[in-house]
Amino acid sequence: MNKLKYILSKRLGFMSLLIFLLWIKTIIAYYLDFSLGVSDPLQHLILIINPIATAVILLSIALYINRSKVSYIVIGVIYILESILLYGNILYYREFSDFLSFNTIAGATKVSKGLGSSATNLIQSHDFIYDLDFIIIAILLLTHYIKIDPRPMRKLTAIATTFLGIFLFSFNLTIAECNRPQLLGRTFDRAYIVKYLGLNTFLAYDSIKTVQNNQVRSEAVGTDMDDVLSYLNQNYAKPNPSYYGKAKGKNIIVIHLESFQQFLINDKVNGQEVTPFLNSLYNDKNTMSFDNFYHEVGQGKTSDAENMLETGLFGLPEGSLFSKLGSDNTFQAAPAILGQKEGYTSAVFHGNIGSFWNRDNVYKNMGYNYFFDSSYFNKTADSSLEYGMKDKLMLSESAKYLEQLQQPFYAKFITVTNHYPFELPDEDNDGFQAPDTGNSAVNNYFLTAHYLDNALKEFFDYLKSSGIYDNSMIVLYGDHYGLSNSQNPDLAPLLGVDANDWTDFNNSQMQKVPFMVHMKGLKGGINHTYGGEIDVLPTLLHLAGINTKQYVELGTDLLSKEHKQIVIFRNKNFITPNYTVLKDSDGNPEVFKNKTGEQIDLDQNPVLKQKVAKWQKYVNDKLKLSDTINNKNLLRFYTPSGFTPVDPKNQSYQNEIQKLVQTRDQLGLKSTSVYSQNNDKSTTDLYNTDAPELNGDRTDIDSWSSILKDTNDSSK
Ligand code: GP9
Ligand code: MN
Repeated sequence: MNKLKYILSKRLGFMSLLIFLLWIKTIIAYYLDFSLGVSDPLQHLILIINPIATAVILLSIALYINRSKVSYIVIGVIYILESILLYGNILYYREFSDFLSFNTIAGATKVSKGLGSSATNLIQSHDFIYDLDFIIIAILLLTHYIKIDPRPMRKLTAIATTFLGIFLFSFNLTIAECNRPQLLGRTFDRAYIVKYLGLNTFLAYDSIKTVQNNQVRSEAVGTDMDDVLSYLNQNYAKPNPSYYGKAKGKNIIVIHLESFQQFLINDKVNGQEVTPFLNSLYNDKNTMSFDNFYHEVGQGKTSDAENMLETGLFGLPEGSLFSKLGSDNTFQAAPAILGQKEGYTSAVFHGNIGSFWNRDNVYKNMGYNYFFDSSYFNKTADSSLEYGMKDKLMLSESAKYLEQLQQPFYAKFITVTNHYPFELPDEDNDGFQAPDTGNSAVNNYFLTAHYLDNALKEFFDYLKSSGIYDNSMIVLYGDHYGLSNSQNPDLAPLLGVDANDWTDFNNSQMQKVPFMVHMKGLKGGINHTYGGEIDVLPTLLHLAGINTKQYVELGTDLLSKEHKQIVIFRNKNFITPNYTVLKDSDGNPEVFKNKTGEQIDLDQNPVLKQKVAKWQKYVNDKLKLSDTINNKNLLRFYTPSGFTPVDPKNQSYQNEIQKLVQTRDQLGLKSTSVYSQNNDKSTTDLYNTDAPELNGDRTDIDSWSSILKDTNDSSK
């Protein structure tokens, strides 16, 4: 005991005590107050060790101070600041399910306003734990159990301590990157940075990014928009009159097909159709199906796809725009445009946590009215896979919310089961025989795609039986590839290509994803137009009867006679109707003929060489323009006429059920929801699913409808 007393009465000993206390209370907060989605033992280990390194580095600062008293005061102040940061995060998380960022701290008054009177409601009974350490330290000091060490510290010891912290941090970062490659490069989710590297690192990382962003933004001026607007004027493609307004006033349902590639359409494996339902939809006379449609995402994958569809601008050359800029950029996005122009109610349904890809912040800035993330779905031990709820469960349970939305609605469903590593539990497979390629990701990809297809059939059946179908335009698209280039040679034989003959051109063909627009009465067919995700927004807005001339959108309507058929990839490669232009490892263009896949020697073909250079300039200019608009946040300087800038502060996704009920009550007889139109009767019993968890029926969602009803009755 005396030995402990002796150690704690040395500066290093006292510092170790503080690190220990800070560590313990951070771990308590991790497990009691944050939901960080820790799944395997390694993740638990990383979570447990992650507060230590930065605590050592920060507290070691005090060791450099010679004067003992000052040193003790400094270490105390750092400790208090760290404790405030931790508790601040706990309170903030309870309200926003997010962590304190540079901007939230800088605008602390705004946050406390946002928290409003609820701030005190956020305090919970177990919070005294977070003050216990102060009591312990006070007692130890007052009873002189710990004495202040008056001797100055050797510089070497201080330096060694800081280095120990840095070493621990490098170790932490290395195992974190092993468990979650590209953790910082792609920044999927703020919660991931906390989970792997801790609150301090998150704040430091966020601060660096914010300062960098602000730097770029501060250089921007309103007149920077002039170039953008004149470019857009030339880029504009006017709508095709035979499609313009064909979906006016209809609900728009967008189904995001995770990792779904075009080659799956009409494909057969072991004599079985992989996606029979999507095939039937693809060939339906009321479906406009595109067979030369490409994904155009960068590192932001799903979030880049969403970004292009919602905003008509590209993602960033590195990282995810959602994560990097989405919290504070100004958007003129689909939900706001549709809401303001045609009175649409907008909603996203997704079975993963809301903070993934920073969606919870981005959607607010885009003007989404509702966001039903995983917290709005019933969860059991096996209802979720790595990236969230299984599609059948997410889609079927969504019905209880969908039927409450005021019509017309713009509703986006983000599926997730067909995501790498494509592992489908046996009980979710209806007997589909996976191929046997020797590569399990390739084999399993067909299983999860088949599962997704089944889930969509159930969803469409519900849309039809509930009548929603008759009044809706349904849009389906694949967000990006599922099988990467390194897996493609294993896939090649299934596509009738010898793995040894597989080329970069073949890889580029694998970037085709489905894009289908289905609506009763729509003149459909297989459309061979070349296009990509950037072109979806103007296409949809024109179908909805909204003039896009004044919006800043870089794609063009796929149905327009003036549509520009150059598909731009985020890495500056591109595809025209006749040629595919890819860069080799030295950055020189490799040109392939689309029809045959054969490579053309540009030196033998100077006319084509010139054309390629011209196209390349067009591609580079467009991407550069998109990056300028996004990085400089230029849309804050430009408001299209008749458009009201979105105010994210008016938006919260915490109480969606109450919001639905309140809106329904306020509107009374004017309520246009499917539920109201069905004489206040739920349609959820029309949803049939064979999801094994539900034994064939969705009685659980009926009970949800009654909750909605109860809230309704009690609010009267
Ligand atoms: C997770 C999902 C996956 O919420 O959208 O994103 P991805 O890994 O495909 O970019
Ligand atoms: Mn995705």
